[in-house]
Amino acid sequence: MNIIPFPPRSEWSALLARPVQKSDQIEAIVAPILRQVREQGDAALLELSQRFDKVNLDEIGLEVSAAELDAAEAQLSDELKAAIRQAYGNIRTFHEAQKQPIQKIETMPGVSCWRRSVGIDKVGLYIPGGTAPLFSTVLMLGVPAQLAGCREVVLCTPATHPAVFFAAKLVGVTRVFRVGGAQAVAAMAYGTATIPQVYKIFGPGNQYVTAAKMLVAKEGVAIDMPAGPSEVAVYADDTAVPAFVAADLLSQAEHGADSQVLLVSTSKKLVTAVNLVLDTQMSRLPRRDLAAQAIQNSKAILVDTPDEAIELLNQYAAEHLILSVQDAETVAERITNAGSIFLGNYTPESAGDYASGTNHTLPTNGFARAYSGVSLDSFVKKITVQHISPEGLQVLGPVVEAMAEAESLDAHKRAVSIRLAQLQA
Ligand code: HSO
Ligand code: ZN
Repeated sequence: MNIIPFPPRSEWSALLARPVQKSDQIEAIVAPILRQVREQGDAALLELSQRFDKVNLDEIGLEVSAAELDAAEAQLSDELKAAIRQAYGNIRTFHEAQKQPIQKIETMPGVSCWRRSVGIDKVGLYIPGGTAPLFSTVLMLGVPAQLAGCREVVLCTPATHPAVFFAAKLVGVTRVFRVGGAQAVAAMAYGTATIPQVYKIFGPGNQYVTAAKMLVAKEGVAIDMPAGPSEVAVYADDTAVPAFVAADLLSQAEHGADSQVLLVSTSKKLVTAVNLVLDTQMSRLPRRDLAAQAIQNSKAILVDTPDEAIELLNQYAAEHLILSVQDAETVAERITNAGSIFLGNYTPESAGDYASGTNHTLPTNGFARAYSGVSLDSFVKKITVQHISPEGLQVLGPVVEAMAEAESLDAHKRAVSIRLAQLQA
C-alpha cells in the first residue's frame, strides 16, 4: 500500500478522489447497442450475444427453461445449498422488518393522510457473468423484490453457474434470460418479443452495463443507483488485528483491478503491521493479480487524531466502512457518510456481502453522501392517500383559499369555495 503519513487537510480531497471514468467513449459504444435492441428486439440480442459473448442463443435459447432452473438444485452440494438458504433467510428477516404499518395521520380534525407502499409492478435484475458468478446478488435483489410484491421479476444474466439459477428460483424470479451486457439492459428497458419491459432495473455490471443503465435512465426507466467500482475503507487503531485488516482489504481488492481500498489509522505501528501481512496473504490468493492491481492504487493514510480520522472518512463516503477501533459503536454514531458500516474485529465485510442480512448493493463513488443502499424501499413506491370529511373541509378550506388566492390560482380556490358554499346551503 502507499502509506501517506499525516497529509495536511488541503491535500485530502485529491487523496480521496476516485478515478474518473471515461464515460463519453463508453456511451458512444453503448448507445448504438441500445438502438439496435430497440429497433430489432430479439434478433439484436441473438446477434450481439454471438458477437460479444460468443454464445449462440439460437441453439441454447434466450430463456432459461423451468426445467433448467429446477435442475440447478441437483448440481450444487448440500453444504452450498444450506448456506444459500441460510443467507436467504437472514436477508429476508432483515428486509421483512423494513415493512412499516400504514399510519393514518389526522393533520386537522377530519383531514386524514396516509401512505401506501405498492410494489413496483415489473422489475429487472441484472447479474453479471464475469470472473465471479455473483449469485449472492440474486439474493440481495430478489429478496426485497419478493417482499415488495413485485408482480414480474425478470433476471438477465450471462452467468451459467447453477447457484445463480438456484437462487433465482428461491427468490421467486419469474423469468430468467441468458443475455448479458448493455444489450440485456436495453432488452429490459424497451422490451422485446421475448423479454418483458420493466419499470426499474437493478444490479451491478461492468462499465458498459453501467453506461447502459445511465442512458436508459435518461429515457425514463428507473435504475437502482449509479454504480462505480466497489470500495472499502477500514479505520483501525491498535485494538485491531493486522491480519484481519489485511484480509478485509484484500476481500475488496479481489473484486477487480479498479477496486478502491483505503486504510485510515492514527497508529503507525498498525499500518506497518498491516502492510507486512498484506503481501503474504495476497500471494496466496488465486485472484492475486487482480488484487495486486487494486492494492497498488490503494492508500493507507495516517492521521493525528480520531477526530481527524472521522472527518476524513466522512469526506470519503465509503461504500463499505469497517471500524476496527475501540468503542466502534460510538465512533459509528459520528459517521454521516457511508453505505454500510461494520463494527469491531469480528465483523468482516464478507458477512454483509453474503449472509448477515443487510444488502450488499450499496452506493459507491461518494454517492453515499446522498444515497442509501438497496432496501425494500427500492422496490416499492409510496402512494399518498387522503380523505377529508365535510367538517374537515370547513377547517382546512379557508387555509387553501387564502394560499390559492395569493398564488393567483383562482380555479384552485374555487375547487374549495364551491364545496364550502354547498356545505353552507
Ligand atoms: N462486495 C461486493 C458484493 C459481493 N461480494 C458479492 C461478494 N459477492 C459489492 O458490495
Ligand atoms: Zn465483496
